[in-house]
Amino acid sequence: MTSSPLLRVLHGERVDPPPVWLMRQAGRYLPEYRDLRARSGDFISFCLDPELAAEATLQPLRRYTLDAAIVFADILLLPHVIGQRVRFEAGHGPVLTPLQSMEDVGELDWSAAAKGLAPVCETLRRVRAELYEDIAVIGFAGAPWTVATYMIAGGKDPLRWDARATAWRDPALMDELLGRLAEATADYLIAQARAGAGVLKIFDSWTDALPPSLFERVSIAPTAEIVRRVRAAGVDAPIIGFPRGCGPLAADYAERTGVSALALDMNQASPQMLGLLPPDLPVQGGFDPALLAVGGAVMAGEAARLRALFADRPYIFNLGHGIAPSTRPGSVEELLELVRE
Ligand code: 1CP
Repeated sequence: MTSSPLLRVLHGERVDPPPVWLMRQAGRYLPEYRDLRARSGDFISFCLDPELAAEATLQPLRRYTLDAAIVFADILLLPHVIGQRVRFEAGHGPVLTPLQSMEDVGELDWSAAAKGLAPVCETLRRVRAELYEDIAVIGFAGAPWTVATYMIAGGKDPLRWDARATAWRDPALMDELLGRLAEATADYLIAQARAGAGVLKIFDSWTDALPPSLFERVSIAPTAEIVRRVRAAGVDAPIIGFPRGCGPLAADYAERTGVSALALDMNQASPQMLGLLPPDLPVQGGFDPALLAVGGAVMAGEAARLRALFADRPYIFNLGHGIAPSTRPGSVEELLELVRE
């Protein structure tokens, strides 16, 4: 049996106090991250440098007692390494050349993904070697839909308008793109597991604004295909699915994709949502990251509410979305104390 509390929960055990890690636990809210980041050039090169990325991964674990490290990387590395060059512009976010046609999809060098992403696997090997066995190491990828929204819009797609319009207007194009992404993403997750990731997470961050029929086609179906391929490769690491913003459709997602655990956003941390899920399905998350800017009794009250809400099931404490760059590092310490009280 594993000594990692996080893995025990993902195998269906209830652990009290719950194991905890935080989405975006590495990154700009940490002064040591800003220092490290200032030593390198663009963000993509930073992510693809195993020495710097391993250091960024470990920084939050040096500062806090956490049950997991998540490899420092980004969901947009995949489109980058297959030739849809991604740039991050300060104060603006990612910029890509938008994909518009079947030819654009075919012109990408899908066979270059494994080699291009190999540095992330090297980061995982280094991180795994640095940590005690009771700390889980999480590998991740963006879900096909969420990555496709950036590839189609050429950057952040407000309300996923461009991607939804493409899915309705040109289903063959969307299905081709999602199918290729599912294949490449499965291979990437398999490689991460073989490099030392004991847990895998699929970020479908932009499943808000999807009507149920599209949600089935663009989120559930490609994610189920990824899970099928990962399992067919003999990888048994638990897979956490994060269909952010899809409300109660998360119950269908959990049932039909075959993920091992469900990460919940803030809105889904409700008795109504839990009532739709199998009682033994491990869940994670739900805590509002805005509370880190508030602290005190208000943050304590909400931490207690979540502990009570999830008391009867396998549960991993986490946020419902990422830590904001404006977060004070001390408020993360305060939250961790509340969870372990
Ligand atoms: O200047 C900087 O340092 C860049 C900021 C940054 C960081 C720290 C970006 C750019 N990505 C990351 C790292 C990252 N990205 C991690 C590892 C850090 C950790 O969790 O500890 C992870 C898991 C991601 C995943 C990611 N990237 C997601 C899914 C998770 C989520 O928050 O929903 C998404 C949507 C992205 C895209 C992305 N990466 C970065 C930006 C600015 C964006 C666009 C976000 C947007 O569209 O609003």
